[in-house]
Amino acid sequence: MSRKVIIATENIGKFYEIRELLESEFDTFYSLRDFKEKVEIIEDSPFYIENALKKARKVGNRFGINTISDDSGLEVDALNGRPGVFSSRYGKDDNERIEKLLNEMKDIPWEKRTARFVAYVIFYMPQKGTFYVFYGDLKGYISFEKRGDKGFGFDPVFYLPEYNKCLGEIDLEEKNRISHRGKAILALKSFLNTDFFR
Ligand code: ITT
Repeated sequence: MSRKVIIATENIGKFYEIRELLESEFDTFYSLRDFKEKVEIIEDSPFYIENALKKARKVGNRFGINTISDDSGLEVDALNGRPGVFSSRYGKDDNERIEKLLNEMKDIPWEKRTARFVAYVIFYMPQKGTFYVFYGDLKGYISFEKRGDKGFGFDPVFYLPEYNKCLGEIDLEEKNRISHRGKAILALKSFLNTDFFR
């Protein structure tokens, strides 16, 4: 198997997390930021899997290298699952998205602030034209204020009672052990080590 892989993302936080988990599986990791040529990907589906597949297929077919993509989101129960698949478009940057969320949630009491992160990861092999899907989730609460500056996205307001911390206060390695993305990528890692794949 080629030891190169593209992680089809512009999100550098995602890239670091995925690379850390798969260091033993590949020698060279590319993100979309490593290519001068921009591949236009319009994530217009209301389904994570469709968006993830779109990213992986477009990028894998264009560069001819095995490709991993991740489509993920934050689902807040008090907001009927919003922002969900539209999480990255909930505001113009992480700060604006967090402020908007805290504002929408300002009158919601602790016990009703439950939420989950979900991640759908695709491993696409352009030579074979086949793909595999992996899923992970992480349950927690939306905090009343930001805590920590680690991670990315909504990490500073995603509270984990078992740690008494927000994800923004948790190191990348620890986040990877428990997170939605970590679970999906570990499932991919097991798959890469099966006889079926080799
Ligand atoms: P790519 O499409 O280029 O991969 P993106 O950030 O636009 O990057 P998504 O479309 O999958 O990725 O949007 C996921 C959004 O969900 C992300 O921008 C965050 O706002 C949120 N999110 C997902 N996983 C997260 C995590 O581990 N920590 C914090 N926020 C997360």
